[in-house]
Amino acid sequence: MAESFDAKEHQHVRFNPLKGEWVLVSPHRLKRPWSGQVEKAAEVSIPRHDPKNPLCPRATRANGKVNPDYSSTFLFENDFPALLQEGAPQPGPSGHPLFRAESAVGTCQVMCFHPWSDITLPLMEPSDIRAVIDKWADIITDLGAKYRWVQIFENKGAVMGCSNPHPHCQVWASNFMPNEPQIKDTHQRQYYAEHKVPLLVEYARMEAEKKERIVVENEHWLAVVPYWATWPYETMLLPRSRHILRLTDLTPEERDALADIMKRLLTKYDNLFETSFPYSMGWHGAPTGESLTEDNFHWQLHAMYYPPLLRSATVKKFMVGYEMLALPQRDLTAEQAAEKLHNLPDMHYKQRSDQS
Ligand code: H2U
Repeated sequence: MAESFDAKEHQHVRFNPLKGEWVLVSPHRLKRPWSGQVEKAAEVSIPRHDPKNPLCPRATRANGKVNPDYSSTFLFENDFPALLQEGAPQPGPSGHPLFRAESAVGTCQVMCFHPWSDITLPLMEPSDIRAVIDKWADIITDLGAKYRWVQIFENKGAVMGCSNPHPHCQVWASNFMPNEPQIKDTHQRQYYAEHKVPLLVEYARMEAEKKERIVVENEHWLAVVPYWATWPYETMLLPRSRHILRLTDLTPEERDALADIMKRLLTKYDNLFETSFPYSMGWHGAPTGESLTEDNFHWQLHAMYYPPLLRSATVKKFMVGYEMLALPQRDLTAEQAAEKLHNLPDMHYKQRSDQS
């Protein structure tokens, strides 16, 4: 008799309905011998306050401005913005469809999470994480009044190209829809037209029911390794059941619950390889600006975490070769990654060693 399909054993491709893309899953490759690196990364000691670090309270930034003596979050205009609000000449018509350019107007900001450089989100108090969430929502209100897309993102760790260890994120707001949210807008719109329920509202309901890919959960939120994840330990944070368009729509209870689930998820991440886990994360919600008055019912707020690490604090996955030229591939299934993260301790490894 032919062997029956087992997702943990047999190669297959999985569909990402948010982006209309496929990922190749090859779990049989996990059986191959591994003789590469497994060592832990050396812990880098970061001073709590460095007067020469331009993100610290009271420090002088590249443009000569002095930061206030902030005690919670601190938002400032990026001194090296990729998008300027005004002053740049328009490209004008190109005269040929193969050489198209459009105007790009926007603004870039940097937001420090905390006055200390030697702290990260999972080690912060829930009330401090709540302050970060409130500030994110304020940013969406302020910049969203003017810009069609406000991208909040955190690049964490030198391996992700983060230039400064001080806990911070960035905000790039633009008058245009960037590629990723544009693709998700299209697919969520199509799904809603066909199924009469927002794609991610339905997805969260199914994940809460199946319980196969949940890393952490609480009354209001779910953190799952998405069925279609490409990065080994990629996760998606999404409202458990309520239909929520933007960060600005979160109730105080939902914000507290978000602080709780972020702390728990990021603690598990750090505990996986006992290192300050690098990642790029960001929020996607319904578009803003002119889109605030348009119908965005097909959208559901969510955050993505894309961590590059594969086997240890020093061995990362490279999206190269077949992945650049054909499609992403993973060995560990989303279910195996979720189980591994789920089973890790809830106490941060740095706090465990403090106690012993
Ligand atoms: P990243 O490490 O994620 O790149 O974030 C640091 C940001 O801080 C970076 O975008 C900005 C950089 O442009 N920055 C300032 O705006 N002023 C400074 O004096 C230093 C860094």
